[in-house]
Amino acid sequence: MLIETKISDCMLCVWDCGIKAHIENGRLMKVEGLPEHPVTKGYICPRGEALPSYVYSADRLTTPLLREKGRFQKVSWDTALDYCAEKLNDVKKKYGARSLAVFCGSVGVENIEVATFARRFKGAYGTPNLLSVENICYRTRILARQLTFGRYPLDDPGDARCIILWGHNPDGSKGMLAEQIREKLNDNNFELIVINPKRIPLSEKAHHLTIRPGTDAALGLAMLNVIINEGLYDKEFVDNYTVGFPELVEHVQQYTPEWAQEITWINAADIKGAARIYAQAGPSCIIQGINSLDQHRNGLQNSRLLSILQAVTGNFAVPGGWVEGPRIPLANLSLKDQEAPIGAEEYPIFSSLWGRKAPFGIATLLPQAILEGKPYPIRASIITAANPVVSFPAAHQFKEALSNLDFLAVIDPFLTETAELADVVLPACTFLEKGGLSYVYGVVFGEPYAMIHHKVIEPVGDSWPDWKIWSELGRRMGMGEYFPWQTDEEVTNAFLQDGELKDKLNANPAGAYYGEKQYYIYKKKKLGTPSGKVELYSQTLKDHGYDPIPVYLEPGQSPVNTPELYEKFPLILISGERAQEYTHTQQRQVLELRNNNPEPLAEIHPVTASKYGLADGVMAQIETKSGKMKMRMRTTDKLAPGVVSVPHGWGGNANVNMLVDMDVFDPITAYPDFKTVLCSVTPA
Ligand SMILES: Nc1nc2c(c(=O)[nH]1)N[C@H]1C(S)=C(S)[C@@H](COP(=O)(O)OP(=O)(O)OC[C@H]3O[C@@H](n4cnc5c(=O)[nH]c(N)nc54)[C@H](O)[C@@H]3O)O[C@H]1N2
Ligand SMILES: Nc1nc2c(c(=O)[nH]1)N[C@H]1C(S)=C(S)[C@@H](COP(=O)(O)OP(=O)(O)OC[C@H]3O[C@@H](n4cnc5c(=O)[nH]c(N)nc54)[C@H](O)[C@@H]3O)O[C@H]1N2
Ligand code: SF4
Ligand SMILES: [Mo]
Repeated sequence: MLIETKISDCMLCVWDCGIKAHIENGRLMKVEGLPEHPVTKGYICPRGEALPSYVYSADRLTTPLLREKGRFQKVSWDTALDYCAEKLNDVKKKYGARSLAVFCGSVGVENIEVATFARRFKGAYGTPNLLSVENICYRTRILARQLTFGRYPLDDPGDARCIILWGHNPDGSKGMLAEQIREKLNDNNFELIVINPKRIPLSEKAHHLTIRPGTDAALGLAMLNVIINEGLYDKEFVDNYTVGFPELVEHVQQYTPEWAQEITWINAADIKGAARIYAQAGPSCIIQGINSLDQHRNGLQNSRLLSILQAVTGNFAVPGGWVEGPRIPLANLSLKDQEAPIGAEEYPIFSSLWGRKAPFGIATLLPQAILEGKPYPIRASIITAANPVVSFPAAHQFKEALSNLDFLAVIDPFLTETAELADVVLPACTFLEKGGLSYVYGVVFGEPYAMIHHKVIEPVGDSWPDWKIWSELGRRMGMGEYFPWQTDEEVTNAFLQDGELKDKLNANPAGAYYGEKQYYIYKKKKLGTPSGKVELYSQTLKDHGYDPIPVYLEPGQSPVNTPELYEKFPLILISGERAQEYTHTQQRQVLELRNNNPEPLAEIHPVTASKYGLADGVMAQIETKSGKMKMRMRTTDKLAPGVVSVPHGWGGNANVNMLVDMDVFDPITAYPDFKTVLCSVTPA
């Protein structure tokens, strides 16, 4: 028997943990964390441990599928790709290249090959329309930080003496961080503040503020009011390295803790207490949930407030605050666009900030482009590494739109709900079945990390790596010059045109970590903002007609904003708290994970439950203005009364995105107001 251990990394989610894969006769048997990994240091979550069951799942697609007379037939790669090429050429002839949308999901964030080849193909084909999860995830906070600091500084909590977990539960979404915080909690000189409508596991050792969902800006403004009026800000930093402080001082006067108490459900005394701890215990690091604050009609401004808090307290570019790392010099394999993608005109800052162009359009505009031909018709799509029918808001609209295309191809290892709508499904192999490059820009702890990603097993069935699928399709469409590579290694080398980087990665099997952080950068050079300083007041936002300093806006649906809706739907629905077992819509087929988390459960406070005739374990109907569904309830006194928390990623009748629409959105980024939807619950 041939027994081997291979070093690689897990690409099931953005944290990209190092792994040791144990293989017997070519079959993956067991996966462990990799202690030598410079960032994850042996950490592994249940999904990583369950990788053997994931890759060998009976549900894996093993051949291409082609829809014939309404039903999928197994076909050869030649047949499937010839069909795709013919259809894509037809669409181009009939409607022009821009009528194709290439759509890439969150896997594209952690898997550079998946994203790069999707992007390269769209460039070669000539469409500007690359759509991605960026329009519901991450981009808002990146933009908010760029607008404030000129670049994108990341959380650097290692030396922090105060951490605020703001709308974030790392035990579900960022296991390594949860471990790191638990270690820090052993130190008497460390303070943890949790801002969340739910008491998370880490709340037990924290100052916990139970907030009304969607009101974080009111809290942030009131904290600024306290910090400024009590003189707790960093005067030296503010005076020398920021612009707009006098305007900010004036602006926050109206936002007193007493004002915020009414809005946020948090006592004014607790707001003051949290502001004082945060400003005085420093260095302090706000660790921001990605979804809770950004997916809001005022999401960019919510994120801006956190940047302003970090700035006035002097927690920018210091150890324990927010800091930027260096860039890793990877080759850019994308091709130039001839025109802007959909949404660029309506969302100019999202699409291009100070000439830095975003490579993607506004994904939530896709249904409108397909169904209404606005701003022009999109008639074909290739969706890779995404399951928008389950993961995007207004799921029914996405489903209807994708069903109305002239041509839809889906590239995925599994037959997802989105793939079920396709004309052709192309089986991608998983990351364990291909070699490549792993690259993480500091989503973990503030610095970039890269590693040669080692192939662990041969592709399952007749599945192919993403690069090969796009390349073979490209060659069939006369675009072969853009896809010269034939092997995983050639593709990896294409990214590694910088010889020094290549040598460094080859010399470090567990990867290279670019730990040199750019501390006190503001003392050394002008920042990348137009003023060269930290912009508390943003002239750029003002010039575009937005608030230069954030204001508070009620959530799109709320007792105050839409009282008539509130009468019918008196509870607040939040969705998408992460669970260790699943990445979004994935892994439901992996038995050991499913056994631990067998069905979606909607959480509710026991008092709220009994008010509406419900009890722990019963089925309830959850209804919003957009739709209704049935789900089992779990009562927990950890969640604020009046709130219902529903997990995302479950398909079919448990798809929470059937309850969420796209009517209300952030005017700067088009992010939907995903989190604070009014709902009712009744016994099913
Ligand atoms: N296991 C697992 N990990 C993942 C993922 C996954 O699918 N599975 N997805 C990854 C991705 S793509 C992302 S974007 C991140 C998401 O990461 P986050 O968005 O940080 O998600 P969570 O850590 O679950 O934290 C969300 C918390 O916000 C709280 N919350 C809800 N509404 C509000 C509100 O209005 N205000 C405040 N203050 N809190 C609120 C919820 O109760 C919940 O505890 O996770 C990543 N990690
Ligand atoms: N209600 C609600 N909805 C949400 C959220 C929420 O908090 N609440 N969160 C949102 C967020 S932050 C995000 S990022 C999105 C995520 O939305 P998506 O990216 O659409 O979700 P995933 O389930 O991760 O879809 C990834 C797909 O890629 C496939 N895949 C895996 N590996 C490969 C590969 O190597 N190649 C290819 N081609 N495919 C592969 C998987 O099988 C899966 O079908 O969900 C969003 N949806
Ligand atoms: S799924 Fe788990 S093991 Fe894999 S990268 Fe994410 S946190 Fe790490
Ligand atoms: Mo995300």
